[in-house]
Amino acid sequence: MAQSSNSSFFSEEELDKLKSDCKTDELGAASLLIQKKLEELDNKDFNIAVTGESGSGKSTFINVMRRFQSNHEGAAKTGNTLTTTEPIGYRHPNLLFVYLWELPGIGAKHFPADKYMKKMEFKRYDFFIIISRSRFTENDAKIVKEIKKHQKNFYFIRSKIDGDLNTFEMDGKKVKIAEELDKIRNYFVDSLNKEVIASPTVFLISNFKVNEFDFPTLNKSLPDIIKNSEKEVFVLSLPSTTLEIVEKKRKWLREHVGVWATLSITVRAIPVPGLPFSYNIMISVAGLINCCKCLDLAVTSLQRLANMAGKPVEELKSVVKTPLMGEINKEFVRQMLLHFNHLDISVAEPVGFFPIIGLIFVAGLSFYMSYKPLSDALDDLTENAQRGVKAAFGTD
Ligand SMILES: Nc1nc2c(ncn2[C@@H]2O[C@H](COP(=O)(O)OP(=O)(O)O)[C@@H](O)[C@H]2O)c(=O)[nH]1
Ligand SMILES: [Mg+2]
Repeated sequence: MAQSSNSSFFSEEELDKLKSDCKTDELGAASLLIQKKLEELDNKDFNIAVTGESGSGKSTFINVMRRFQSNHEGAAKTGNTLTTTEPIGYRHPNLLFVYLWELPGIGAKHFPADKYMKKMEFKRYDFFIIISRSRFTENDAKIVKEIKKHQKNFYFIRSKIDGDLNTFEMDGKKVKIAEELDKIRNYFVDSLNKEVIASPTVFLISNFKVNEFDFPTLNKSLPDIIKNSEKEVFVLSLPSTTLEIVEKKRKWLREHVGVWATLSITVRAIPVPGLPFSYNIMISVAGLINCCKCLDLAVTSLQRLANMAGKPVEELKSVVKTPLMGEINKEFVRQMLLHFNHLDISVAEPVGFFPIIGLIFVAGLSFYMSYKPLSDALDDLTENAQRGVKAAFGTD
């Protein structure tokens, strides 16, 4: 490709990479690059430290947040007795700038609290999540003090609530669950008050029941962390388990759709060798694939949502009907283009079985990748995501 572009959004080098990704059918890679650039527009890395004693459920929690099952390749190792001595960072799958750091367990023999604080360098992190599996310990108190010293904020999580309920059951105690949960919550709030944290945020969760107890509230309130640090993009990192989260994602994505629209015009119609369309179309398709990923519409994300909801993935697939969900490669795009070549594109009313792609091609073929088709496509995807959430978790 001799033709160069004046795009200031992508560097020449990135543009070359983008083109070669499109050439080799690596639309997934192209879509990642687009996401990275979008995030760079208003973000730097956001580092969340997940800390607490060994066995409290840190690894499992990180896997849930990343929508990984513990046996998934690349998932944090859980339940192991191996003692790690370094923090391990896990990049969020949707938000490339968010890292969840699993800190080693505090208080282990080789890790007394003082040494821990020195080694862990709390100043490196933007936010903390402390996880406890039973009582509020001396080590928890030391972590809180260290966070305060660095003027950072934290959430306090009490994990394994499912276990508490099982214990009640086995004891044969007739208890009102809500009351028992309140007791546990109040206990932690009191403990944190004693550490001079005026209104601590405490969540009672089970990593195995992500739609019960405080997990949904935790998911909903996590964006506040970013909001407070002016990084609203964080909402993209949350699993789409509620309609509210989907709506927030739509809002964020919509604000950034304009960037692709501009981008597609800037990149102009550089032809893809051997194919009757240009890179700007590929870039827009890659951008939309990325939207799909953020909205949890990719096949693998649907599977994870289905696992979280304990429902067969077919139930979700039957309501999520977007052509972008499947594998999109050059052949797919070529087929679509052939289909739309038969239409009178001046009618600008793409009908047929692939309305989303249709909109893009109509716009692309007329060399104006305008805001509207992308924005309409985003609406369509959001509606799909909403149907998926309803099928998985109901409407509440
Ligand atoms: N019942 C129950 N078990 C959990 C929960 N979270 C984690 N576990 C289990 O607790 C053990 C320790 O969890 P892990 O995530 O490795 O803890 P870490 O040492 O803090 O990283 C593992 O066997 C997990 O399966 C939970 O919410 N409920
Ligand atoms: Mg661990």
